[in-house]
Amino acid sequence: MRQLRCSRRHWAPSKDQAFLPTEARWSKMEQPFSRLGYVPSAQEIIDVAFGRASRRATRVPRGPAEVRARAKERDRVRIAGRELIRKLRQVVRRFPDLDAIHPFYRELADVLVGVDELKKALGALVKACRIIRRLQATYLARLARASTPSEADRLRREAYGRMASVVKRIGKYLEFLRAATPKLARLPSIDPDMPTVVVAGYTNVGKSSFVKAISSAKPEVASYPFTTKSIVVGHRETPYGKVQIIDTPGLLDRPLSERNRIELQAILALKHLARVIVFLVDPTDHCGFPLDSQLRLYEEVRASFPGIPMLVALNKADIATEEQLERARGLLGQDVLVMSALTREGVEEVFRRALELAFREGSRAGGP
Ligand SMILES: Nc1nc2c(ncn2[C@@H]2O[C@H](COP(=O)(O)OP(=O)(O)OP(=O)(O)O)[C@@H](O)[C@H]2O)c(=O)[nH]1
Ligand SMILES: [Mg+2]
Repeated sequence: MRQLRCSRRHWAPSKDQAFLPTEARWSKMEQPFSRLGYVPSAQEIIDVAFGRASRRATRVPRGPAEVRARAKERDRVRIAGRELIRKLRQVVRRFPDLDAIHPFYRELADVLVGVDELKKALGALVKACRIIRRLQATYLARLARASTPSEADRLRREAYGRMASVVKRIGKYLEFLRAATPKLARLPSIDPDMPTVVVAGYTNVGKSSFVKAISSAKPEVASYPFTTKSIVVGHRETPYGKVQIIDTPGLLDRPLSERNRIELQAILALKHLARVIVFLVDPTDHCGFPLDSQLRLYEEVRASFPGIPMLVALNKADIATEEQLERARGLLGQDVLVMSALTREGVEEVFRRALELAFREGSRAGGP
């Protein structure tokens, strides 16, 4: 299936982007499903193709009636077949090669619509193109031998009928693709190949404040499946190269055990991105969640992302009492990092240690 073979067009910078500084190029980074466009229904495809065929068919002004009829009807069959194939191919070509996209996106696509179903639907469209091409050739040959205008008309109708039923037969696959497209188009634009720091922790502990404090540029906001909130992606130049920092509101901010399977799977797709997870804990009673609950979430996150290093840090040091810090240290270890995203004290040290964990020898080199 030629159309389903690898296409790098979604990932390679275009000619004009290649000369932009990295920052500007990143902001134009696309997710692999951003160009799917509109998927027409079977009836729309049929109507447009046959409409064009009627309008554009050549009318031969002179000559015997059967010659004029043959020329016109052959033209109609040729144009109708070409238009049907063109439209179906366009739908297929706008999809990326599902085996070549980054596992992060493949997993999310799988949770959202099902990768096998997508492949099956696209494969059905490709097969339909082949059948239409064969029908077109058969009827063009038969029309060339039509001896009367009415025979030419009958053969053209027969060709239309058979080509239309091929398209109608794949109607359910087109409907599937029509429903899948808007869901896939909403996937976040994240560079899956850029080393990523994922920030986790209960609601209100200061995740967003931390991301803001350590990101150089204005963070990007992107939607994420199965959460009404948007994830926030910040960037930062580091001695290890450019790093992205992902704030996960609605994802890693409450117990994973309370999530349904699909939601959990979408969250766990983050494992393909995360090079390190920074887990923030609020030792004060400011965020509204007791330390025990926060530590339980920490354990859950740690168990759910095996192999990804995690760094825990106590936030809100500016308002935490010595007693609160001591209690947290008692549970997390005396050497736990302490910071304040508000005053920015200790923030750089947390980020530096997170990078050390992310890039230390033996740590995975970004993505599986
Ligand atoms: N005093 C103090 N307040 C902080 C600190 N960090 C964050 N806050 C405050 O805590 C509140 C929550 O901070 P956010 O950064 O929005 O927390 P979050 O974890 O992103 O919250 P969600 O997005 O709801 O999960 C805000 O009012 C912040 O101003 C800090 O270090 N000290
Ligand atoms: Mg937040």
